[in-house]
Amino acid sequence: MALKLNSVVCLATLLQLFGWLALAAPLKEVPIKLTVVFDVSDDEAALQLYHTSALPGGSLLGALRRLQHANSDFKFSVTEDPDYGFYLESVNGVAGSHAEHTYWQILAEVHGGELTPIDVGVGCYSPKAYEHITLKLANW
Ligand code: B12
Repeated sequence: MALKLNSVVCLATLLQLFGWLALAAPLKEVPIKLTVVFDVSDDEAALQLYHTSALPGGSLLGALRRLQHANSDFKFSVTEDPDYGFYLESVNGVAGSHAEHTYWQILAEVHGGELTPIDVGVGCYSPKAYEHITLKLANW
């Protein structure tokens, strides 16, 4: 009887340990695809494709930082707005310009492959697994 009780206690302890290990395990990164589009002029367009990853529930900003850290061909900068958070100022050395009315538009692919501007900034947007994000130098 005492042996049986001991086994039950051992099993419970093991289950608790596995529970703790599962909680302590790092969140698995999810892959995302990133396209950078420079519409430099009407007849000259450039396109760059990257792969990066985001944490589940993590921000697009985090995914861009991870990419910048891993890939010397990608760099970006942000400025901070007191109300709306992070504004994507430049990508690969090209900055949006107030004078020229250009900015880096952030688009996500919705069903059917259509590109739609996201409705928050890079710091607030959480990419989904395998999502395709496009950063496009656009006019306003
Ligand atoms: C005009 C405007 C723009 C213009 C700003 C340039 C210009 N024309 O002067 C442009 C087209 C560049 C723009 C871009 C974006 N915008 Co905008 N924009 C607005 C709008 C309609 C008015 C802002 C304004 O002029 N306020 C008056 C001035 C006097 O105040 P201000 O503080 O100086 O305004 C500055 C900031 O608002 C800043 N700004 C504008 N948009 C955004 C977005 C973010 C994330 C940040 C940090 C700052 C920022 O630019 C303004 C001029 O310098 C607001 C909605 C609203 N009605 O307020 C949305 C708004 C601020 N934008 C929004 C968004 C989502 C974006 C984009 C992320 C869209 C996209 N998917 O690309 C991009 C930013 C991308 C990036 N590079 O980070 C959201 C922000 C929501 C949020 N919680 O983050 C808003 C609230 C619209 C919405 N969805 O309801 N935007």
